Amino acid sequence: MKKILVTGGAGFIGSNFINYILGYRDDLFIVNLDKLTYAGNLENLKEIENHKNYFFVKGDINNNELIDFLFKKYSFDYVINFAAESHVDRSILGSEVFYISNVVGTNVLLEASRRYGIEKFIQISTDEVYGSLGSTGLFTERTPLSPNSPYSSSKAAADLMALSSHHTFGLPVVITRCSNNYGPYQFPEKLIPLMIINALSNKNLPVYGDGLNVRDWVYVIDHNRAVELVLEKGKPGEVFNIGASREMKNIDIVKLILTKLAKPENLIQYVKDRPGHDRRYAIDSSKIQNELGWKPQFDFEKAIDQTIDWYLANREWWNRIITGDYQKYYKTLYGDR
Ligand code: NAD
Ligand code: TDX
Repeated sequence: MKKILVTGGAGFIGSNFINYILGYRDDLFIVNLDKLTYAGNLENLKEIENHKNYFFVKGDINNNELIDFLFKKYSFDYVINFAAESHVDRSILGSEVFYISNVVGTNVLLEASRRYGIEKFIQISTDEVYGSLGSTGLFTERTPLSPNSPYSSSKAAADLMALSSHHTFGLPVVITRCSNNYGPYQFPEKLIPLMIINALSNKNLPVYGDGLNVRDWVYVIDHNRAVELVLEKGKPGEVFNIGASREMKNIDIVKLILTKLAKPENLIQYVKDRPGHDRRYAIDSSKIQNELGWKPQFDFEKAIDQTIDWYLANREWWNRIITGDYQKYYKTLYGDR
């Protein structure tokens, strides 16, 4: 039985990872360490909360004593670091917690992994570390880092700390850089769930700038299958891009959601652009496809339908979120719309 420390496992991608992997493997024991920030939600893990190979710890990756205690107690084989402040708009409103959780917190985990020794450390990074593309071209693993937002800068800094731990100390680190994810349990501050729940609530759909920014979408389970493969076969010191080659203009996604929900296009409201808004992301994932045999399995049209259906079927999940603090955040960003 291999033991994995999964951090940030109560968030969107981490909870999907744990549900996916414990859903079909019984050779792994998972300790999920999560601070339960606004984005962490134990409801995402209801299906597996009593699984014999699962244990939840509420705590901060910056808590050195707790991290030391957990490494001593469990002798982890692997660390998968999903924990992060993950939203660009929030990083523009205030960057400090991004630096503390994403950079300092990652370093705490790297140092503990070094002290105790592990087989592999996966740093879950993002395509945003490469900056922004023009209308052509793709990010490869050799594209220079050129992050533009406080969020992506903190992720790039964490990547460099992780790679330097490999280079200097031989820590077996692998970095994954994935494009935009969508799927169940995504917090409704991100484009797709925000637009779905606003449309369902007959609220305006705030589209930044001209709506022509492009993102490259991948279904969260495809991302997590790639993480699993990297855990098994990814060579330490390497970086793997993950993406499903599904570029979409934001406005086209928004219109697609409205069509599927039979809502009128006059709900769309063009609003002030995000400061420093990256124009286009697009991923070349040939390395992980050729070297590890990964391939996206989910077709965008079907998976976006499934995602919309999930939000329709889980109104209680998002209704609980959009009351309370979420209102304050929403008002700060979008005003009284
Ligand atoms: P999320 O915001 O939904 O979840 C983040 C989780 O981390 C939450 O459960 C939160 O409570 C936890 N967390 C935050 N700070 C913590 C700390 N200091 N200690 C312990 N736990 C902490 O984010 P997500 O969308 O699931 O993203 C997960 C990872 O994937 C992040 O590292 C993000 O940068 C990366 N990523 C996300 C996307 C995407 O499209 N969402 C794409 C590529 C990469
Ligand atoms: O209300 C909105 N209106 C709008 O036009 C929101 C929330 C977003 N947008 C635009 C901005 C982006 O061009 O939609 C696009 C997607 O925005 P987000 O969902 O905020 O994602 P993005 O900024 O692309 O970053 C995401 O992908 C990479 C994740 O949040 C990151 O964690 C990940 O690293």
